[in-house]
Amino acid sequence: MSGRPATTTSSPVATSPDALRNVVLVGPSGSGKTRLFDHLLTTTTSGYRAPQRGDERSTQLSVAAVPSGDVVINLIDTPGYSDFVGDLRAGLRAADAALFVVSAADGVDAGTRRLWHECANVGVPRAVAITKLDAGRGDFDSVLSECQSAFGAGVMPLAIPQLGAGGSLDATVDLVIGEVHDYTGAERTVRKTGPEHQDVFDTYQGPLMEGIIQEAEDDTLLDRYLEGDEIGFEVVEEALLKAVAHGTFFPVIPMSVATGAGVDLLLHLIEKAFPPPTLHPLPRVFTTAGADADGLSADPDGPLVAEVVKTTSDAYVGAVALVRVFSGTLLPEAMVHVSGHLESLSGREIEGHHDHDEDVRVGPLSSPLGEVLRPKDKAIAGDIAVVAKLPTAQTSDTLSDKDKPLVMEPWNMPDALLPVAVKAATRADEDKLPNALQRLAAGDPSLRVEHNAETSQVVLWTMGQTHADMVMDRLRNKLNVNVETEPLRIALRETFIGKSGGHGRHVKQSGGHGQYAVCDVEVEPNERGAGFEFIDKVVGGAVPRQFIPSVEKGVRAQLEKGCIAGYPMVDLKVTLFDGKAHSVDSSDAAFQLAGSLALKEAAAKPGVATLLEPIDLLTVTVSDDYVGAVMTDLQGRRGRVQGTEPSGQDGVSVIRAEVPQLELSRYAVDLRSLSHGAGSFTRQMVGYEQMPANLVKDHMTKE
Ligand SMILES: Nc1nc2c(ncn2[C@@H]2O[C@H](COP(=O)(O)OP(=O)(O)O)[C@@H](O)[C@H]2O)c(=O)[nH]1
Ligand SMILES: [Mg+2]
Repeated sequence: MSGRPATTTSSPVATSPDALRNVVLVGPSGSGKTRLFDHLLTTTTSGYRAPQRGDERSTQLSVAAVPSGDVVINLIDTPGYSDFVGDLRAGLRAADAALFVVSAADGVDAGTRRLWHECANVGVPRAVAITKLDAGRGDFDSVLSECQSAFGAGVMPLAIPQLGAGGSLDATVDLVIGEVHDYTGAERTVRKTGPEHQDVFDTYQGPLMEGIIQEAEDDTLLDRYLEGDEIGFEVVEEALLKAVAHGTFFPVIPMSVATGAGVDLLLHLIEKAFPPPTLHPLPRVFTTAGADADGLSADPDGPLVAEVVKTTSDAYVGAVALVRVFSGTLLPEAMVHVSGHLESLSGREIEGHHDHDEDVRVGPLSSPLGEVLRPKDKAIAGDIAVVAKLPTAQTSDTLSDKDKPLVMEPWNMPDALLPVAVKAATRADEDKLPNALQRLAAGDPSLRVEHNAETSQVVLWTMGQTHADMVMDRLRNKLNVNVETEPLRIALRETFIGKSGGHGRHVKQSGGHGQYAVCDVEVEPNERGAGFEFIDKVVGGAVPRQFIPSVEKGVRAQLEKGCIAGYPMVDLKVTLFDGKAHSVDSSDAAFQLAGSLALKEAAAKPGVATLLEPIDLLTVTVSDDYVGAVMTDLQGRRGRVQGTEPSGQDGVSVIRAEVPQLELSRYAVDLRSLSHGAGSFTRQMVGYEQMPANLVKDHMTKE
């Protein structure tokens, strides 16, 4: 979406939602998504030239509307790398079906399974493209059975590849229509299958038909089939659409993106058997007051509901948003209501994503074709468009009629779990930083910005090292703020672990109005989490009544500042039992000082005060193969493993452990390499615990 001026023909137009197919390409890095995307654009759009792509992996969504037969396909290419799961989820939200791309050369690994799981989580209808069937490195049958064992028995080939010498994909045998598509000549040729294909039909066709008809939940058709009725392929294709839309049947197409073999079958499948927007239930929609807005559908004449899938700032046209229309029709230059209610819908404060509502006149609409934008005169329900002049819109915002403002429930955003502490390099950068961070967060929902008051650090929570590097690069090179990273500070606590006593003496009586306060305190540990208690045991007015609260105030002030390493002190009892006052020179201020001195003295005695560290409950989800490695690693992080259980997903376990936060700063990166990209985790703070003595020293000297 860089808004390169249009150089190609005008965009294809779908006049009704039924003629639209929104298809997201999902699959691991290197499986061939971007090459397929480029191939489909080049072959369907005259004059289109794909951008030169180096070795860099895709880091963003890209979208293109391409014509195919009677339909317009909005193709969405996603990055396969885990750091960009935020873009993947946005792409899944904008689509009605996913094409899951698996390379025959690489097969199914843990990362592939994780991506499949992302699709399954949102229940998107799926088909599978098995690519790279030209390189002679992959075997269709073995990749197919890997897919079936990883994704379930609903994975079934619609066509079978016929490989030539050297492994080239010479032809495909279409099991539904009974045709051979031959790709060996300059033009594809089609012929009826012959007796030489009987083997293939015997092996694959029966299970395929039964699978389709069963998943289509059409009992009459099933009876007809079982009774041996001849069933026309149009009927099978209708059943195929139902089965795919149901989300439990996953047709497989063999292909070579390099030669284009099999792509014709893919387009036919998308046209005939991928669900149009009208079969996709709308996400939940509310009024801006929070009531359910019922009765919406993919109806171009309905009330406007559109969602911002992505925002970018563009050199040619300024702030643009990629928008999926769910109901109604979006017109260029229309006044619309823009609302984002992430905070109220999630029930918590989200820095950089505060609730907002406003009326905005949008700019022109365009139809994306990769980096090219083509003018578009309207976007009907089900369509995807790029909207110019939406400077304040954030990803996941809702556009609706000005007079009927609505807001959609946002999709599930990923948790950013890799913290990076940053600071501005100069005073001038310090002034620019807050605004730059706000802009970054608005455009990138997977980035969370934290201003930690306790450690006085600005912490960027990112998805992983690649995302972190990208964020730093944007800050430095796009927004021109010179930032440096610094070690992440963890908010520790101080406490007492032994009994102690302190004598606080603040006496200054050299001329003028003097100051006089003396107090004696006893300090002892309190239970973990019990906080601070102040006990008054003064007898005989050694400290006059009115100054006892002063001592307490002084002690509390010192607790906040800490006594040994600059962290707040918690969980202790302080008993004031003696002191001295002067009839003229004693004052509230003097006793506050004496109180704080007494506590400091008590804490300075060897071995009585120490540090507490925050502990998180870590929940790690990882494939069974890596459970041992993850547990060993957690123990190395001073973690206490509490248990392991099945996750509910086949071959995947959940490990729970309590681990000190100090050991978790780079866990997002470490778990990924430990689990070969397939592990995920959540963390939640559960409390403070005493830090081991050998570590305390390090944290005392650092202050
Ligand atoms: N031989 C062959 N190479 C392919 C095929 N599909 C993709 N490639 C190559 O595999 C590499 C990765 O493809 P790409 O589309 O960037 O993968 P993505 O990460 O899924 O977008 C590129 O060098 C492609 O040219 C295919 O079907 N056959
Ligand atoms: Mg790619």
